[in-house]
Amino acid sequence: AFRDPLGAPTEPHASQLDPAESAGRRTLSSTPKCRFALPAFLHYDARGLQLFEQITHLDEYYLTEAEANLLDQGGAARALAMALPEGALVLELGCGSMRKTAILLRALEMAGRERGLTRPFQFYALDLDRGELARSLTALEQHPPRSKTETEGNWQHVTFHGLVGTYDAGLAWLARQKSVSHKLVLWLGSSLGNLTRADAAAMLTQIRACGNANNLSLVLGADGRNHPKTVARAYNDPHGVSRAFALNLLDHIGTHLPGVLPRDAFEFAPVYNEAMGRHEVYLRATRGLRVKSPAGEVDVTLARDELVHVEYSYKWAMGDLFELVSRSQWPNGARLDARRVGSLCQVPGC
Ligand code: AVJ
Repeated sequence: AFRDPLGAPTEPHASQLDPAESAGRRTLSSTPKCRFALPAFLHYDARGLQLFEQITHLDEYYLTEAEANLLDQGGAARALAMALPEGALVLELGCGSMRKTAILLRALEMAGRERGLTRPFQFYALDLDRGELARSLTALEQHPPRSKTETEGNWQHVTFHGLVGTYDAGLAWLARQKSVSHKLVLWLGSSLGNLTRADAAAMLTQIRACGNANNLSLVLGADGRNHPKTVARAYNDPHGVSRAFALNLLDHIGTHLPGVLPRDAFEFAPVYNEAMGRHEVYLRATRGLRVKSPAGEVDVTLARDELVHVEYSYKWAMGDLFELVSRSQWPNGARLDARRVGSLCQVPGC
């Protein structure tokens, strides 16, 4: 991706976003015309992970708290922990700070004690920045759940491991793990939203291929198609953290390709596309500029006001999510517990 900083957008684009209107929070029914796109994972260097973590604490970004509540108050974490076979391998894709994952891991620890298990659950956290991953894992390990009689808790039923890499690398690794009782994949926080609907389906099939009908489970957190204003506010907060997160992508690229996409030549252009059910983030050129990679494979001229696409955050209607799961060859897809799946998809205002 670094050698090819500008790729073609994955979907056709139709009409131009009016630059004058971009500062306001608006929705549109057709997608702005855009010749170039950068992959969304480029947001997640150390600084990007920190900025995203800040976003998850904002009131405007309703997703994190909603999901934590579903896992915690909704009882999903405990139900899962009581059902999971001992010694199970748990892999979280794109773990971030693991604030919500901690709810499940604590439930696993408590269930291990309650059930008197002997083989610990093996937790593997996958993300893109080694330093941030190590920091987050260490912090988590230092906060085991405590029983009433203990002054200092202790993880007895969960072991911790970090994996640095992409989803593809993580899933290839998971497919190779043969001698585990069960594999549980966590894909939380609406991370699937960064993928197009077709790519999300392919990803579920890829996850499915890491195990068989009896030894693989998935917990998927998706955001619903909430009110356009609610979504727009979540992705363009008045504190400017969303903006900083988007523009940080240019700084990240700059550490590998200095000067190719200068930060001061772009501004943040977010928009909620209600018709497509996705939030879209563009970076708009504030002046005309030539984008040329060192080896010359990329050499293009951006016009002033031209847009570069950097992120989709797809929202999933419940029915579409069911269809997605059952079409991705999950053997139990059609027999999923509607209430439980439903509760994991629900968010305020849904
Ligand atoms: C981490 C991909 C789930 O799309 O909601 C937050 C990233 N981007 N604000 C999302 C994000 C802008 C987030 N995901």
